[in-house]
Amino acid sequence: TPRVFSGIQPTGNLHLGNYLGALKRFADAQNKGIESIYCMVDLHAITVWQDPADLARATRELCAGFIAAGVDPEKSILFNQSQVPEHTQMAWIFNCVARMGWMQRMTQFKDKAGKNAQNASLGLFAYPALMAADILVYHATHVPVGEDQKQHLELTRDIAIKFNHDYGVDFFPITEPVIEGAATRVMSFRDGTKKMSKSDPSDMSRINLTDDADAIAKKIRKAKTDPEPLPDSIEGLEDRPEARNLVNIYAALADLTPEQVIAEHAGQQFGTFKPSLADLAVAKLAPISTEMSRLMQDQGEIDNILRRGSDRARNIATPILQKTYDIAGMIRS
Ligand code: AQP
Repeated sequence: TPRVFSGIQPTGNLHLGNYLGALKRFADAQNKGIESIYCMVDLHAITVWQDPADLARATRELCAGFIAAGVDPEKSILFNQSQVPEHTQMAWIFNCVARMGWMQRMTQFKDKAGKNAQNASLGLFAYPALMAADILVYHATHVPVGEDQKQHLELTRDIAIKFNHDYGVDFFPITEPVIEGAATRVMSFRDGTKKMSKSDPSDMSRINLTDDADAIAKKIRKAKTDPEPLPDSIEGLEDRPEARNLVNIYAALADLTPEQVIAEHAGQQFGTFKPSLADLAVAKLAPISTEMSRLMQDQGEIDNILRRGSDRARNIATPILQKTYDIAGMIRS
């Protein structure tokens, strides 16, 4: 039976890319009746320095974001990673399965470590093995993510395959990445060749899920574009990354295909298309921001949700970790 797992780092500035590439699709999976487990990956967050008070706040805000985006903590399991120690226990096993050469190929490490890789944390390097543990400690079969996580999911498959092969078992499933829809890679509003990102210093580069209607409309109005009108077919967007980005965002927000959006808006100038997009974005996103701030007023309730979710997660993870230990010859007496 299919089981979905995915996670988001509580590093603040939850944005439209996180919503369209992840949160919205998590709610869709849940609403299709697929068993779904969603995690605030606080252990991943500290691979780069996090101020403790900011981390706690971002974790609660992310939990509010999940719920506001339609993830129901009664239907799905919603929890924070550090409350389920089976993730790190499994990660150690996977550290011993994964090869140095595999990890060295991870482009996200190279991007995040920058020029001074010697000064990056060991955790940042090992992070994809913890991510494999996050997924496989639940025997998850499907992982909805944005395009940027593709390489890490391939590593997860490699780890499962090597574990099964080394120990001569058919234990871990070979997980399917689910990277689909019009907005698997939402781009920055300042530069159509860079992905929209939490850590971009320019607030105008992204729509935050906490932005109000005015901020959303203003950011779309000011988004970088070229001077041409929208083309009359999708091929006409090929060398126009900014235009393509806005069409993709429109499509994902409206649950349409980019082809349908182009059919409706062919020949329009951005002076016309941007206000339509802004209206749509405000209609879809402003209620999320309002609901997030409402939920954030009851911190105790958010903490209760995380604790209950962690208990439910542990009920699934514990037997899978124990079986893994048995396979590896670890005595449990
Ligand atoms: N621009 C994006 N378009 C589509 N999906 C995206 N995701 C992130 N950015 C985009 C998806 O959101 C989920 C959460 O990823 P994460 O918690 O690992 O966050 P992140 O990748 O750290 O987010 P950022 O904004 O990309 O942060 P920085 O600035 O640190 O690089 C994942 O499913 C991801 O694919």
